[in-house]
Amino acid sequence: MALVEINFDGIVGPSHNYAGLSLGNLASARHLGNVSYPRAAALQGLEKMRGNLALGLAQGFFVPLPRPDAAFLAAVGLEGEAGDSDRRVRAMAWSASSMWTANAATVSPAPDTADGRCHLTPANLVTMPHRSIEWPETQRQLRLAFADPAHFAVHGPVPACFGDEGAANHMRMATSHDAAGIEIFVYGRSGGAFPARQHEQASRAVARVHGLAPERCLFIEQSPAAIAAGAFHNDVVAVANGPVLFAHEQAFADRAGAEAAIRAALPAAEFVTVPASAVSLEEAVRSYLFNGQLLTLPSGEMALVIPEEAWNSASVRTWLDAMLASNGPIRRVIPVDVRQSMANGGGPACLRLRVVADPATIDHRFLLDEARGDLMARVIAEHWPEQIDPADLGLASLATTVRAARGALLNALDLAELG
Ligand code: SUG
Repeated sequence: MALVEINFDGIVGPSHNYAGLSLGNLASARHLGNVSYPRAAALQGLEKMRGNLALGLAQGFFVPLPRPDAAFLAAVGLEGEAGDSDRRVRAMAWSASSMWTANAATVSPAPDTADGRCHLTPANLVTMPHRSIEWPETQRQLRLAFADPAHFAVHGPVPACFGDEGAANHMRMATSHDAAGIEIFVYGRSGGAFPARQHEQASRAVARVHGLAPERCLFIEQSPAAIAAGAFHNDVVAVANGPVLFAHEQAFADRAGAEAAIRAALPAAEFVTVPASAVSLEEAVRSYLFNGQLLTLPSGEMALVIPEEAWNSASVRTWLDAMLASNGPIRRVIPVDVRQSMANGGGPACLRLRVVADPATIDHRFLLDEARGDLMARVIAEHWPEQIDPADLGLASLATTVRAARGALLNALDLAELG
């Protein structure tokens, strides 16, 4: 059985909009009220996926969740047409936030778990109301994609008293993807004016439910300064791949302690650390340098897929140029345009969930190839709204368009059962 890393990107949903719903996510707050471009957003995301496919990597996807969420609107008494009351609560039912699949679940690949299966726990996302409504439909999709019980276990979320944000606060390091690895859970305790979304007890619960060996699990506190600077998830300031941890100097509350613990658990660990003197925490958050996809190419070389915002940052570019000129483990940098997602605080790494598995054990309808990419592009071009003004959220005509667009995609992908 060939275990490979497969990145499952969230297709940007037809209701993609800027409602400023995420406290502590500076981009979301900054773009509140702006007109969004769902069609362009979805095509940008698709281009990123196709770029990775062209690099010779396995690529999967998840489809957008049903929006507006009728059950949520009914439960809060807002099922009527748009009105001025509670626009913010209404917008929660319309969010396309499931595109950020790094928050869909935490994944522990088979080599790490006691029963030798890949375990997935959907994230409850309870800290943000608009995200707390994602998990039931996410779980449904995971259960379809990873339905084979010989290879996968898809759990329920951890109880809502413990905030869990999924893979965005989880890193795996290993000598290679198919080897037993260490799993690093990064939780927050405090973050100044902003909430710490990942609770330590949620991380510990996931590790137990997945059957991870305690000596190969680390629980590390995220730096309160990073959360206060807008790193609402650990993946805004750190990313790991294979034996490499690429992180900002101020990502963790105790950097030296974290590195020592990682080295003790995985002697082959390599650290690529960016000092604050080269890239400030503020610039790291603004540019999303660390929200890159750190990928092992078929050649064995590592590449970092970063947003154009990072590539165009003077201090980040200076640091990247020096890194590439040195003999470090990251040999290539690939900038991508995911501006529509970035404006809501979602970079290349937020848009994907990593699963290490044999592609043959996964429902093939969730795996991307050129033909499916062409098909998706056609459906998006034909059905996704060109733009959405957040003042229009609630209009019955817009709801009809958004639902029909999703329906057309499900039909095209032979996934109508998710309708
Ligand atoms: O949860 N933004 C998302 C961005 C998630 C990024 N994911 C990772 N870092 N892995 C969030 O804050 C904004 C929606 C709005 O404001 O309309 C939003 O939900």
